[in-house]
Amino acid sequence: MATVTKLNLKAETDDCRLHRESENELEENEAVAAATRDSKTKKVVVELGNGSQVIYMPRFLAYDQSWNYLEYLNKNIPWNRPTIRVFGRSCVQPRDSCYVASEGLPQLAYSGYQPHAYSWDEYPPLKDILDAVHKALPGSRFNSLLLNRYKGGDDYVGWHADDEKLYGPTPEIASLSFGCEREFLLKKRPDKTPRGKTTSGEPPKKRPKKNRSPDQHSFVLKHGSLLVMRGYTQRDWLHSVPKRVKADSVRINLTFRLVL
Ligand SMILES: O=C(O)CCC(=O)C(=O)O
Ligand SMILES: [Mn+2]
Repeated sequence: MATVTKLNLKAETDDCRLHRESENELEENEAVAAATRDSKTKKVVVELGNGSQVIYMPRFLAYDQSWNYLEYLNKNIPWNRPTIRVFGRSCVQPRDSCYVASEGLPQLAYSGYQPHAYSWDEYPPLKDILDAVHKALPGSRFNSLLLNRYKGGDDYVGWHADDEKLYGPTPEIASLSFGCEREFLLKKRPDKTPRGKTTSGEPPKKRPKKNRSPDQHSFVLKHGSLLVMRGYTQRDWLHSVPKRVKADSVRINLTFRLVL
């Protein structure tokens, strides 16, 4: 059975663990993710295991400034809702998007679609946001940005990984959210090793449930928040922002990436 965690934002300890919401569930299924939280900034670092990591900073940008960015982006970005191919079928992408990238990079293609690359110079506030992200993530040097606009709860992004070759094997992806809070889900990709087999050929050792880390995580992405996926997250995990009937206003999400 899949094990699921939800971030318990009420826990105030510096070194805490991620919990499921009900104690019953906890008893049934004792997997917990290793996570650390900074009580001042509320930054949470979640170790997904096997070299994958997620960092969540709920208050990355100031609240009012974030509304200004939302308004600017909503009005000024040339949003587009392209036709894409999913499982061999053409469909209209269930959200608006736009792509911004530095000059001379290899062309991005996803789901059979090659977005036009706009220049950073056309949207100065994006450069300010990029500077803030670079400051928060020492060593990062993002050179491209995929913007998404979810007009309401019917807009979504399905299960996928940002594992295009041009990002390399361990891409760092920084995801900023503005406006309507939406749920961001992560689930582990199925293990490729057949059941009962190990890569060494030895019989599998039974691991007790409580030592197994969870294979789903959920974050409610707040206005002005930053979520970072690192390490092997794109190889070993899928993520999505599902439809939500109650999400009745616009959300804009920016994912900064490094094209190698
Ligand atoms: O909107 C989000 O939070 C995620 C967007 C995303 O996964 C993507 O653009 O690849
Ligand atoms: Mn993605």
